[in-house]
Amino acid sequence: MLLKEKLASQIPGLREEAKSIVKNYNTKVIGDVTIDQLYGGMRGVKSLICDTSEVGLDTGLIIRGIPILELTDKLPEEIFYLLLTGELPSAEDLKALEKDWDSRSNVPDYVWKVIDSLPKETHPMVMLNTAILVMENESEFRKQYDAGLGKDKLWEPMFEDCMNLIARVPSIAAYIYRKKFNKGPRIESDHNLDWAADYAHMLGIEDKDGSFKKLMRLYMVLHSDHESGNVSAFSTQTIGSALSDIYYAVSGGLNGLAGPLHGLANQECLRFIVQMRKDIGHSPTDAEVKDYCQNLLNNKRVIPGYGHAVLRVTDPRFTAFLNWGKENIPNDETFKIVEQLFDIVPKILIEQGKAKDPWPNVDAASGSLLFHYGLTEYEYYTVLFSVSRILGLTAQSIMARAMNAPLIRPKSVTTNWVKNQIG
Ligand code: CMX
Repeated sequence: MLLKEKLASQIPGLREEAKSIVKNYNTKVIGDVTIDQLYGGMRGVKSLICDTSEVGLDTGLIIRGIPILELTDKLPEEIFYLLLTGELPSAEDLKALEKDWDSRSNVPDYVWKVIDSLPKETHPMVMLNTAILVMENESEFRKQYDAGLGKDKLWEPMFEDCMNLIARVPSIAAYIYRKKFNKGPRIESDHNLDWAADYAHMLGIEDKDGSFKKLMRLYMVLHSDHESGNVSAFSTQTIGSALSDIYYAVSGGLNGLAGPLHGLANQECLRFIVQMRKDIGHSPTDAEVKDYCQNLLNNKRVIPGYGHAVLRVTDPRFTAFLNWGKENIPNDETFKIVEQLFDIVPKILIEQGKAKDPWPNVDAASGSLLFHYGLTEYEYYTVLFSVSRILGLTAQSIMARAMNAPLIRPKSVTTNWVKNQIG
């Protein structure tokens, strides 16, 4: 069934289910909040509903009940369908979705002009978020909201906006790469390619055997969603809950992804590996890697790519990239350092005893693979992450409107209030 039809058939049942849960169990207590959590960034406080995916602390990402490691051969299009409906599309539905995205992929001319007008030093994430934000005037959601469309129907223009945004973002992101790093003129879309392969094509990275396109498909699948409590997803949902349209919400969320403790970590991660290789002056030995990392910790720095706010095991997305590297580029010098770090860093972090999760997250491996294929400008990596994460951010936003999600507005308290509670 076509994606929109499928959603339309599911939404009434989902609304009914949520209504009945709230009606029958509205006062049931599902958790407490401790002082530790109040001062600790709300870690572990269960206060959001997100059905697109879940992240178990000992399992990692699970999309609609399927562990991410079982989805590594899928296309991002299939993942988007799965995120929204809980089912993988049939071959026919997949084709229809690909055709739909392709038909929406034309980027308005003014977007190129806006990107061109930004100073050369502008970070690629600022370019991307600016380009997304300026398309706000295209929002069907805003037009229909202003025209008085009822709350129950708002998911439909939200769906249209999200589909348009997803369809356009690879061309925009690819142009940012070519513009920022002087790679030559914009490359037009190849309408015969799938979404991720077309993005790879428009980046203009040499890819004789097609393996960079395969890597991009995997990259886009692995980064697509990570439940809704992380900075970018939570920000997107909070903005969207004010009935701001998807252009406002996604560009806001991606500003959070641009932070070094979140999406920017993949840039930091590769910078760290390249710098280590440079500082040491040759392919480092295990002892040299250990000393280098220890030195970082002694200087109160974090080791990029390690640790996670939720996970307490090796991130399965890291495992997927590691497997890719072992299979495709086992002798690559940078990839070898990634393997050495995997061997060494967890032991050091456990020994130090501070990080709750000493294991690698997705960012610990992704950069080395991109680097191998000649995508060496690591300032750009968070844009790749963003293009993929837009799948999850939009899927969550469509579901939020489908479920008539309310304004998000938790309560803050003052230090005096806390002192009174403590007694
Ligand atoms: N290296 C050194 N110290 C680390 C560490 C690391 N990789 N990860 C955590 N720690 C330290 C923290 O800095 C903190 O120290 P202080 O008590 O001195 O402040 C302590 O261990 C406890 O932190 P935590 O509860 O384990 O971790 P948080 O939930 O606060 O933060 C994260 C999680 C990812 C920000 C953190 O592990 C980190 O900074 N890692 C490196 C950056 C990174 O890889 N980020 C990518 C995350 C993936 C994503 O969300 O996109």
